[in-house]
Amino acid sequence: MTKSALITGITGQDGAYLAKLLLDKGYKVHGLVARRSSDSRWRLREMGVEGDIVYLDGDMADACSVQRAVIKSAPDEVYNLAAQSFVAASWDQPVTTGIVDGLGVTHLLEAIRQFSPHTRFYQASTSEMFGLIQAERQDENTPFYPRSPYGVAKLYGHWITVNYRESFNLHASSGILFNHESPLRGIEFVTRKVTDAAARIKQGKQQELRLGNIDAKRDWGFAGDYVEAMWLMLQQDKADDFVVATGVTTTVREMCQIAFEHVGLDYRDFVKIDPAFFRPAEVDVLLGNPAKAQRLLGWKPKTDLQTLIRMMMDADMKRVAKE
Ligand code: NAP
Ligand code: G4F
Repeated sequence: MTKSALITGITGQDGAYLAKLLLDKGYKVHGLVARRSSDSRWRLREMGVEGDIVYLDGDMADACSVQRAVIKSAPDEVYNLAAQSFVAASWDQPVTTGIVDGLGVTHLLEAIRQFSPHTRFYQASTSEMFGLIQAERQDENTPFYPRSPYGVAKLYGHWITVNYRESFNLHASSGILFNHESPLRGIEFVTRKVTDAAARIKQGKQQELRLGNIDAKRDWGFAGDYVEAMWLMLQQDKADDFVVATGVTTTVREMCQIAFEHVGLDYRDFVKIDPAFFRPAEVDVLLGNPAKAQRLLGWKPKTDLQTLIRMMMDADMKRVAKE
């Protein structure tokens, strides 16, 4: 029997990779899409799946539309990827971030509870919940200490997922994913900002790159690897929480070095530090321990940071050349 999946946030980076993965596995894929005045389906086109998806209008802030999407798609599996996901913007829009990333999760869980309790649910939780880290390597037992309105909203989404699992016996899992990137990453996130700028500088279309705290450290993986972990979580008999990470942490500075070196440049000649890109409260370092995902899901990251950044650089070099 063909399985039905509903993906919220299908037009985002992870939504595009996950839609491709599920379509390749034979799923009927539905996508909840919020109304936008400009085209938001470019990533789905890049993945070659734009025409293979059933689109359902809706917004995570609007409980009625979320409920309608659940009823219409009659999903075996729901992947809740929709979010205001840019940490820096969450200080400018704390209420919207709280509603979409926090309460929106309850809209979805409540629709599943009432209309489709057999549906398996995935919540896109985040390493940002660890924030001011309470252990050198963060795993499922590490206490949370979010440092941004985004982290706080996502912590609500995480705990309401755990709560609905425990209260109503829903198959609801939370993936605590560390940073993951790809050529489809939004341009505002630091990896894409760097690879796009390095490509422009190499091709004489930009002179410098302005960044904030380049001593921050992140555990960066490849989005294509991480969506496999999402799917694996929903194939387990028992719903649970899983950290998904590479177990390696790197500074933004070192990431710049990898990107610029790949096109024969020295980042130190072009990167300027700009206080405008520092955050009101920083997450200085994240380093995940994915041992549980390896043990129970059989999941391991396949792509190291050098390979990932080179893949992003090559894609940006081609794109910038065509502009
Ligand atoms: P993304 O590229 O920013 O995609 C976010 C998606 O959410 C987009 O499709 C966006 O639609 C949609 N969305 C935003 N507001 C909405 C609303 N009010 N109603 C319905 N849809 C809405 O994010 P991503 O990198 O793919 O991440 C996917 C999820 O994983 C997010 O929840 C993020 O917080 C979480 N996460 C990401 C990472 C990471 O490193 N990438 C790590 C941990 C957790 P538009 O395109 O129309 O704006
Ligand atoms: O690329 P970033 O904006 O990602 P951030 O804040 O770690 O959040 C991403 O990963 C989270 C998982 O941990 C997700 F939940 C979240 O949705 C998102 O996908 O920033 C990474 C680091 C930060 O420490 C930031 O201060 O890079 C530092 N940075 C330095 N200069 C910069 C810049 N970040 C951005 N975006 N732009 C800069 O100019």
